Amino acid sequence: MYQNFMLDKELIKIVPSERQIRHQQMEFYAFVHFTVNTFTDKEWGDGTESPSVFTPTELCCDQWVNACKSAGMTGLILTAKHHDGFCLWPSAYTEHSVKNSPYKNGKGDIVKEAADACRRGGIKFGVYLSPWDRNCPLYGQGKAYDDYYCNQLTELLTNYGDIFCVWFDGACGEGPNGKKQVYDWERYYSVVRSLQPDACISVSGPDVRWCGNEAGNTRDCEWSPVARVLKDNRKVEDTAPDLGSREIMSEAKECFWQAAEVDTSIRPGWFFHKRENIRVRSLKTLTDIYFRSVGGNCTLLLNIPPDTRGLFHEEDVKRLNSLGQSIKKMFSVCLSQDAEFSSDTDDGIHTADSLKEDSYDTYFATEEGVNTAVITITLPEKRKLHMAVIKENIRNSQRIEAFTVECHHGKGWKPLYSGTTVGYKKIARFRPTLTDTVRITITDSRIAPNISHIALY
Ligand code: FUL
Repeated sequence: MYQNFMLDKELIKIVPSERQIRHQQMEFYAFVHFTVNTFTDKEWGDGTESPSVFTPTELCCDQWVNACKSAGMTGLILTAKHHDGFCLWPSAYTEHSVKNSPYKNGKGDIVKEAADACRRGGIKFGVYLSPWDRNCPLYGQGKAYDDYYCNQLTELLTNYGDIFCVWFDGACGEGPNGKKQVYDWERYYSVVRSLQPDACISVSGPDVRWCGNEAGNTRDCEWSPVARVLKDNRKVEDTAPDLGSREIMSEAKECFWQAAEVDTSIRPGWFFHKRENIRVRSLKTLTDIYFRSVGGNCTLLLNIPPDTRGLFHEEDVKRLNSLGQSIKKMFSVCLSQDAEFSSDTDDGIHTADSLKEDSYDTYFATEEGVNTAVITITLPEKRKLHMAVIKENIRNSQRIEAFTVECHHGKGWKPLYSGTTVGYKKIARFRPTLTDTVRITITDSRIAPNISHIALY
């Protein structure tokens, strides 16, 4: 029996900011990698590319946005500058940008086109600005480059409306004169906080953590309260197998709320390569990634690279469409809307019937000291079910350590699913089962479980 109540009490004090909650509620959004690499057929430019190679012929950001929306995405993050240093906007601080390219005779601004298209389409806009810059002669010179980088950040965060996310890539290689830069992260963060206080600073930043791989893999236990530095001063890397269990948290010196973001591409590369038109990931693979990430307490950042026309390729558009259709279909009818929710225990205020509504204002809770609960969902008739969606009230931290889903079958209970962490959202998928009673048992929790929503599909 687990005994460390003091630790659990401490752990549930780690809660998300409103900014982090808003970000996680976005669930699924797009990455768009576009630069000179699109035209040189590379993944990393070396900074010597001439802006004259940048020649999109049919660029249409509305096409990107419509395709993203068809997949159910809620935002788009554009690579305003990748490692090659080429800027998709006419930055006043460099000549290495669209302003010296043939695109719109140097009068184009793709950050503006993308930001405007997102606003027109009703999705949020974010920026990726690579700190690693293989073109800028100031790179590797300390403050001089930080000034340059902060000036560019300021342009992006001032001239393009609301930004939901600034995605900082930690990559740090050599610049044009062979030197590496020591990034002044704290200074970069303060620029973001002062100009776009609602924006999340992702990955190399405090608000959202990298899930640790670019393949779309996830952990079975994904915790948002995570240990970043241990008592012996060892850092806990983003790639560590465990960042949040009680064991690792008991060793933690520094811990924060940081939900994981799964970043992966719809194709093998981050940039467009014609040869990969036949390697667009299958609907099955993408659906699986969606369920493991969005349905596994992570957000999903899926990259779609525009081609040399400046459009998403037809294959990618088709795939985004079918992904969106298939997700929509699976969640179109909630089968527990008219069900009765009851529990073996509650705290007298937060009762099981509040589980129907998907809101943090009403939630189910047990009394302090009661770390298990049995929630029974009784349907008016037998229905074929294959998913249970469970959401914790993350305003009160992430608490659930283990749960099971069962259905009533003849005289007994038949196991459908057994899981560990829940967090923002857990989608428990099981084989289609005809039943009129489902039982969700929280078998272990850090202090009283606080559940905001349960739905059956
Ligand atoms: C990495 C970069 O090196 C890749 O090119 C890509 O931008 C990926 C999202 O991050 O660090």
